[in-house]
Amino acid sequence: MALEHARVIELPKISDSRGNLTFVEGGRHIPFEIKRIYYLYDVPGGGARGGHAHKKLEQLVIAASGSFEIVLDDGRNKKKYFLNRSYYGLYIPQMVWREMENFSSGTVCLVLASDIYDEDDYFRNYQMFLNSCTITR
Ligand code: T46
Repeated sequence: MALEHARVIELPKISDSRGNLTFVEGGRHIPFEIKRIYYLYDVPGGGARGGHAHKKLEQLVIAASGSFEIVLDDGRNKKKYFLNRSYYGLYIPQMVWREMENFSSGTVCLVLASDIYDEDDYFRNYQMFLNSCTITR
């Protein structure tokens, strides 16, 4: 099941007197090559993001600054994660519904993705997502 493959990945952190540096290499620290990077910011208080699943896309979601909650759902099980460290990334495999909320002020959510943007890769309707989960089981 998809949720079994979701996990928090601890990324390298290089610390010295100047501060910290974290890096991610596709195929090494995360199980996919990186084809796209995007980030969410200026999320208003009480705002929510997500509310969809991807058919093929894999992602690593990082709270580069601030914090937020993310609930993953593979149609059978749900699991809530709290991201608040720049050196942890949540790996989300394909076919996982996600809901993101409780963003702290000033949060920057960095996302590394396995493919370029394709609206056809989205399930934005939860029932259609569930139907597809049932068919593929
Ligand atoms: C996810 C969470 C964490 C583009 O044109 N190109 C892009 O690369 C992306 C990501 C989005 N868009 C457009 C599509 C929509 O018209 O930007 C608009 C907002 O996208 P969306 O509703 O998908 O935004 P979020 O914040 O709900 O979700 C995004 C990612 O789409 C999604 O993969 O997991 O961030």
